[in-house]
Amino acid sequence: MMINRKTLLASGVAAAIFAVSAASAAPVASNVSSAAAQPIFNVPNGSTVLFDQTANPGTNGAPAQNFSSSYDSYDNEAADDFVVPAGGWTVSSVNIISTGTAGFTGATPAAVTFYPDAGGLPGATPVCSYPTAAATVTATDTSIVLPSGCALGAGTYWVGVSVDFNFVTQGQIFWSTQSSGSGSQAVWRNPGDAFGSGCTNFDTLPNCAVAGGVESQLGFQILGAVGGGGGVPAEPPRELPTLSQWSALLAVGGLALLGLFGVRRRSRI
Ligand SMILES: [Ca+2]
Ligand SMILES: [Ca+2]
Repeated sequence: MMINRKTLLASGVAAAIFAVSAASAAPVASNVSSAAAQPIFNVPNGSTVLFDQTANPGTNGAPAQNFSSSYDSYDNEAADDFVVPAGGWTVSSVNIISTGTAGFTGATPAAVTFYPDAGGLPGATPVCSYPTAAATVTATDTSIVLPSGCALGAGTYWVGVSVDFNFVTQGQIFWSTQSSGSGSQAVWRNPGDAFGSGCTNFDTLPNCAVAGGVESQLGFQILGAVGGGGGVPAEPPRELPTLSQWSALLAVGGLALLGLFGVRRRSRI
């Protein structure tokens, strides 16, 4: 199994080198053409960086691409996990570190999906799904603005990304790795299995032999606002009794004492 993965990796690297000189080459599963630095990300007005896993740039990238129709069997999605604290978040955009093979920059749609965690993998039913969010691709990163906020309560989630790229005219796009990161290893899937990884369902980057098969975290930021995620509601403040309620309590207490006194007196008779 390891030999197969190493063979896949070696052929992927060779194909990546070939792809630079021949745009018509088959899509590849790894991209070592440029090591990704930490970019200056887009932070839309009014939003806060809620989660940041970009401080440890890696040396490779995983495909995260919705190919044009004649290459649909290569359609793939990469995802990594993050933790939302008590109180929740309302996510409004996602930034990923990315590299492209053909120098495309500009606007393109991207699918962004938020999954609940299911035992260290994305759960089957998304919490929020945006099949055609507006993405802006630069030489170093891709910023994706969600068409509406995604409210997430406290817990562990996965964000999956697949950017629309026409392979013939725009080449490939790769979500850059990080040398270290938090939570579970990032995952990847290619339902049509044209990459030959066997990862028709989500599995870790190393298991799928994508992104070089070595680093296992991806570079990304989650942006939005704190709160609004349906987190654990705060306990309502305990109200002090009003003056009239105090009077009533004292009266009831006094009657109870008198009653007790009366019972004790009668019991002595
Ligand atoms: Ca497609
Ligand atoms: Ca992770």
